[in-house]
Amino acid sequence: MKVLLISANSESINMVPLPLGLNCVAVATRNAGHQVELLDLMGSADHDMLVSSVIKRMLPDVIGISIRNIDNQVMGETRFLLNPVKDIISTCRAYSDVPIILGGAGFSIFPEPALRYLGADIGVCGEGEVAFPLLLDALERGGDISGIDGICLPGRAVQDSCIKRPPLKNLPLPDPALWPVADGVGQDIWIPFQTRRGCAMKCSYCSTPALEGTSIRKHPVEDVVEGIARHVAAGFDRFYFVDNTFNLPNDYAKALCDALIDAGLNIKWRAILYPGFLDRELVRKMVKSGCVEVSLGFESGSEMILRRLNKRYTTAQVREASELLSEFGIRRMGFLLLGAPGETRESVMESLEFADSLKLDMLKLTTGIRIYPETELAQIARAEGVISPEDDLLSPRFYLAHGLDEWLGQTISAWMSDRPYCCT
Ligand code: B12
Repeated sequence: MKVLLISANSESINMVPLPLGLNCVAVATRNAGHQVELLDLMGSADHDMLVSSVIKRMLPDVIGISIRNIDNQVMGETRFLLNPVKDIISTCRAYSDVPIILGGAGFSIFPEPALRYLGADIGVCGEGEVAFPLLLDALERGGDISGIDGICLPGRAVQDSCIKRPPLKNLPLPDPALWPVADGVGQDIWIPFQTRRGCAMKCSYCSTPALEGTSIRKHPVEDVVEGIARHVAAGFDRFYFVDNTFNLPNDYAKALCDALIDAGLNIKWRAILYPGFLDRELVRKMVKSGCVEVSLGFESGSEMILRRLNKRYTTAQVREASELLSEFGIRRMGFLLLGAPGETRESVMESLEFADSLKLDMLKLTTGIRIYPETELAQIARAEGVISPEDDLLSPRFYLAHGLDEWLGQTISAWMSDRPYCCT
């Protein structure tokens, strides 16, 4: 089949992420014998023109659309990001009558409401490398698609009676030739790379357990290094490990750093760390293998709030991690998430003072927490009447502890005014 895969994300908030998930789905689809074209709408001024011209040239049999973001996750200035996707679907419909299939992280958090809102034909909830080729095969043969794991059809619940999360060793790594940039030389491009899926930490507000599962699956270290070496050969030398927690499990992280060091690839990389579980040996290996910057999402400086968020670390461990990273010259981006259940003016001040004392290179402050389905936060919000029992949460809803509203905004603006390393 001729398969057109469109990455609908055109947001440059925070950074420009290349469409990693769609690249992996494209490789799996190609490996299954189909002809694939990947179209990234990032940076395009005229989506309608671009999409229509590719459809006219390629005449695809199927169109897959990747939906990464539903919204910008900002309580004060919320932006809902699905309307441009609706327009892209209208363009596809205007130039083609083939099935339109949705997938992606944002889509998979809200499969039924997103499919309904966008009016596409089929959705694939969760990882696409196995389900999408199975779906294409069934469409080609005219077979029944309703039993495929993760399939979502209009008006029906997702087929998830036994969603199997495949071992990563059976799944392809991204192909550097499919990135919509010629090579990384001289550009501010950090190639997203994933070595693990799943997170066992179950933070009270996080959507990752629902997306990736709670047991960690790993690509074999040799495959990761080979995949990165292929990118280096193609001219890329900067990588962003998108794993939820680069340092977990600790032995895998060390083995990966060792293998990168042995391969002598001379790369630079960034990653996301879980604040506890970081030791001197790992940080030494990280820096030696090219780590230059980490995101340290400690979220609060109050022990009470850390417990409420279901964090498995203490402020002492955050401080220890931060000092170790600083000692080894790794840039530290810190994150505070203010307004959780139980938050008070005192705990906010405690967090601000704690964060300031870490002398981070950058601190991002978020007020109000986006409520995701299937989380403890959603249960609390429902019990407190913050959201109604029927709310599917596709339209962004936020939790902000009672009584903080105006005070929090004013306090943060005043606090940030003489701290240029902070942003919201
Ligand atoms: C790493 C990450 C980041 C990094 C990105 C770094 C980089 N270089 O890419 C940083 C920190 C910069 C970031 C920023 C943001 N992020 Co972010 N990010 C993630 C994270 C943790 C992993 C994304 C990833 O790369 N996954 C790995 C790939 C392989 O998986 P995937 O893309 O999901 O693709 C798979 C499936 O979805 C599916 N699939 C994908 N496309 C398609 C298409 C079809 C047709 C099919 C069938 C299947 C399919 O198959 C793929 C392979 O299995 C996710 C959470 C998560 N666990 O997924 C959040 C997430 C995607 N981010 C999210 C958000 C909100 C943001 C920000 C808006 C936050 C902000 N205000 O700054 C920005 C937006 C950035 C932008 N410009 O778009 C939300 C999106 C949900 C929402 N509310 O909109 C998520 C889901 C986290 C959450 N809160 O729930 N992010």
